[in-house]
Amino acid sequence: MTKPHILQVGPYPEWDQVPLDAAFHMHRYFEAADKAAFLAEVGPQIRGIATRGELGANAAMIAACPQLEVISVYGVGYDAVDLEACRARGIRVTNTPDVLTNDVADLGVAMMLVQSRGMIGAETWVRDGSWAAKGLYPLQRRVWGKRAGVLGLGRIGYEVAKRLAGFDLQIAYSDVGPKDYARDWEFIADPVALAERSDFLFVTLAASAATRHIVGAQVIDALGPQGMLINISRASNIDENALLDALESGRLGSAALDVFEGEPKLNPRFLSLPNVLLQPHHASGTYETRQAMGKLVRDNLTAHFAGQPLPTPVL
Ligand code: 8YV
Repeated sequence: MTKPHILQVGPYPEWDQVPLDAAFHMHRYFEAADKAAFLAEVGPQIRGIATRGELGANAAMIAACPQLEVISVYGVGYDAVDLEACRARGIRVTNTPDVLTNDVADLGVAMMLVQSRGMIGAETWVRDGSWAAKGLYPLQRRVWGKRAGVLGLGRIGYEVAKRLAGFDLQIAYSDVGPKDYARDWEFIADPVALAERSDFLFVTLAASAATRHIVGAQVIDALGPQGMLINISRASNIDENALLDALESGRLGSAALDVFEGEPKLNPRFLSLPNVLLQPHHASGTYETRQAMGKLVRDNLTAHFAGQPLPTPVL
């Protein structure tokens, strides 16, 4: 049997690459110097695309593959896949939900703790001899007992809120409506009102055109000079320029971010800000979770080409 031809948009760890190469004919788009020429050459044979959450599959890529049947995303977020183009052509799309939920929630909560307690600066204080030379490290902000807002109470938001409850935080959330699994937590529909009553605001929304810049100047100002914004979702959910303006002027206390517009290149304004914790989009980045994500990518492709039901379909 001939192996199905798959366009591979980004790199995978070796433990995924080896079984992918064994089961499929993989075409490494990310290694091509001339992407358009590569697509023109291999596109006609491609039946599947294997991509990553943040890379997705754009309209030009999909159009260059007339035999395309399935797109398997390594990530829960599929906002970078052109779903309209897929719907129009009956192309199936899969993602990797659930397996990464707890890791993403862990990192979000860790970012809040690290940033509130000034742990990055404290580490430097020890290493550069400041402790011995200058004495006690400057006082930081308490976490427990404060007010946390969770914007988007899906799988990840729910796990964040559960963890925050362990720190005795007073939890409220925004979503399209109140959730019956969140009876202990206050529902506040309006993100601005949520930010107003929050010391920490977690952004855990699935990104879409509807959520683009949902955290804008109004939400940021409502969070205020003592507030902290934590983003473990997608950069597009936040108006990055409004965020930078507020961090620079002190209208927002601080931020802890795992995702950025144009990542991995960041707006250089972030790099000179002392009140932001910067992380390299690694909330799902543990061996255990990445192995489970890679397996789901393969299981979805294998099921599709065997005519079996897809384990985790989006479309
Ligand atoms: C990335 C993510 O996919 O799940 C998502 O939506 O953005 C991440 O898990 C991961 O960095 C692999 O590229």
